[in-house]
Amino acid sequence: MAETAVQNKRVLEVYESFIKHMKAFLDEQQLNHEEYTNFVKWADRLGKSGEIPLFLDVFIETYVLEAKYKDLPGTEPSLLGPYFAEGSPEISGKPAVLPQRPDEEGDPLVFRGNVKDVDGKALANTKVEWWQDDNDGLYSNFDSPAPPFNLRGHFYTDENGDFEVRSIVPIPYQIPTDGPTGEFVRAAGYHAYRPAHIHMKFEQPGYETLITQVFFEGDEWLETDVANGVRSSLLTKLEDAGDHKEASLDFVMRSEE
Ligand code: MBD
Ligand code: FE
Repeated sequence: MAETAVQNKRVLEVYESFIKHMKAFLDEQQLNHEEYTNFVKWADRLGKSGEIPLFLDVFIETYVLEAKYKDLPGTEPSLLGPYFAEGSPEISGKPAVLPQRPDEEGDPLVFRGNVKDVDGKALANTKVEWWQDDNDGLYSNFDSPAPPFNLRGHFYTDENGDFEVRSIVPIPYQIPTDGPTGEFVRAAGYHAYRPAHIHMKFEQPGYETLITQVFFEGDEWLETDVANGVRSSLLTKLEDAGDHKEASLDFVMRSEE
């Protein structure tokens, strides 16, 4: 290649490392040219279907997170996933009641959490973003009949770092199977389920933004999550409380290096 000035060293470094490892992988797999061409056609279908974020977040994102954050103190990050939506409503009041339809199906949930730093200091006024699926396994804002920002919102921890939310219990999520991602899932013989989970994102000046998920003990898909996003430290127990369920979990944020 003709030499011109490097505009972005990181792009070059990551690309060259990728090729180095790709060569080792190709030596091992010895793809024939038809397999390569089939891959190109499948990747083209993936792009045209709009499923690139879905596929990458299900099959790659967890390894990105593990490589960087596995052995650090504080709450383990989990997948951002393809269904975060910018611009959720701010919810005031304790408990924070998430936007719901008048006839929202599902078990009512009261969730209590607390946010601290790694030294045990309560983090008041931490911004908490919450998003989840509904009782049909759909995320609002993404191919769902629900109003925009249904079961989505953000709120702030109190002076003790505590927050309390009223929502519904999420259900296991089945990734779409009618497109190229589904082709891959069937070819590999995987199932298409993620265990029920709540997405949360914590932001506090001076701290690393924490993007994670909460899972529930006893969920049948915990061990075989198609997106491999479960971490044992992110499990909570759903307790029966008469007409609703209750759960809680504490979160620990790392200060910025
Ligand atoms: C999801 O709901 C999700 O959280 C991820 C990581 C991938 C696909 C769907
Ligand atoms: Fe999700």
